[in-house]
Amino acid sequence: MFSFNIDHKDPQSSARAGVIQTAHGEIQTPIFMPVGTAGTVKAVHQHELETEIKAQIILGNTYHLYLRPGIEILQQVGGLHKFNGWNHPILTDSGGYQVYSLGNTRKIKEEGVTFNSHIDGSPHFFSPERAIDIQRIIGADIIMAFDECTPYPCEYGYAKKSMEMTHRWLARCCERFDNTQGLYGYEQTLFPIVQGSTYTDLRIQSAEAIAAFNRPANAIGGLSVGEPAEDMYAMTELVCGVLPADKPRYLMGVGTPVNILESIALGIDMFDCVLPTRNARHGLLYTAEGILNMRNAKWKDDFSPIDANSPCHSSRFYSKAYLRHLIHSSEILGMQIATLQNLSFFLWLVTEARAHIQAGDFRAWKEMMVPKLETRL
Ligand code: PRF
Repeated sequence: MFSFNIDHKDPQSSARAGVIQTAHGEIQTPIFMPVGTAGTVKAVHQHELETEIKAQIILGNTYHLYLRPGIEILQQVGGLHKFNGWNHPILTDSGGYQVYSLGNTRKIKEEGVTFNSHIDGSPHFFSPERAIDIQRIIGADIIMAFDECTPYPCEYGYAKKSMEMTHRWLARCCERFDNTQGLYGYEQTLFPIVQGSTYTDLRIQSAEAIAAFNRPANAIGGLSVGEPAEDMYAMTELVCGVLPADKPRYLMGVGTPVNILESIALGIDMFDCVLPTRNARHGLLYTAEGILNMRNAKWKDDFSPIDANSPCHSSRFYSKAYLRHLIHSSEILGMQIATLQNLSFFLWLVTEARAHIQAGDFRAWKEMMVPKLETRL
């Protein structure tokens, strides 16, 4: 069922346009996946995700869904698709990142990770097997291997030991995955994750080890954790050179609009990031002309549309002054409108990238877009 077909390759970069097929429908790549941590893309209705944002796949987080509502509820309802009504592809992250960033007093051992809930402090244990079992129950179309995302900076010895453990954990994930059937009668696909911090030799080793597992797609983790952008691009380019070219490549937790275009040029097909949703709730808007801080007093009497060129209705309908007022007053509608703007822009950006890859002028288009995307309006 899961398949990836590349239909165009950019002649002047490593960018490619393709289609991923999953049990809940197809995904046109390159793609940006809105983050829906707790089974909801914050402030957005599923209907708006479909019709306004034109999302093709959304994320969920194993760590959050396991703590709340809990796997019993998800099993009872028949998985996350049934629970939240999103009848398109879903990807879940394994918890191998949230456990480190959110769980406190965590202890990492070969067997797995013990941590305390960020909600009530209760103790929990995740192992590679457990992360697979929980993701089987959540029922996402794409599930992620249980890994350790090393922090930045990270001492070489620790990065090496951690990477080697991530590889051993992957073997355990694959075994559990291969020995368990899709609970709900449709196929799920496991993505392994490359680690190795910012060390060239470790990244090559990790990419080779991960590629050898021969799964249908591969992910790159451990980047966008505070390292300079040049290091992130260098590691991404290196790893893309090792991972098989005929399988999707997912760069986890990336990034800004510029990061996304630069990484598409390096051969990345899938992205997710909290930036558009989180920043929207703080009044930071992304547009094709640049970034606007809606809290700024300069918008208080600007009655022009939020983004006249937006594919999203509310961004053409409401004015900057009105949105500034809503955000300034911490009104719920302000967060909703801003989130719609940012997500519809990120989806527009990757759709446009895809069209330019198909037209053969992606590189020139990217060079034209990058300075605009970095402009502070
Ligand atoms: N591992 C997992 N999820 C992630 C990451 C990772 O390294 C990152 C790194 N930017 C984001 N999300 N499992």
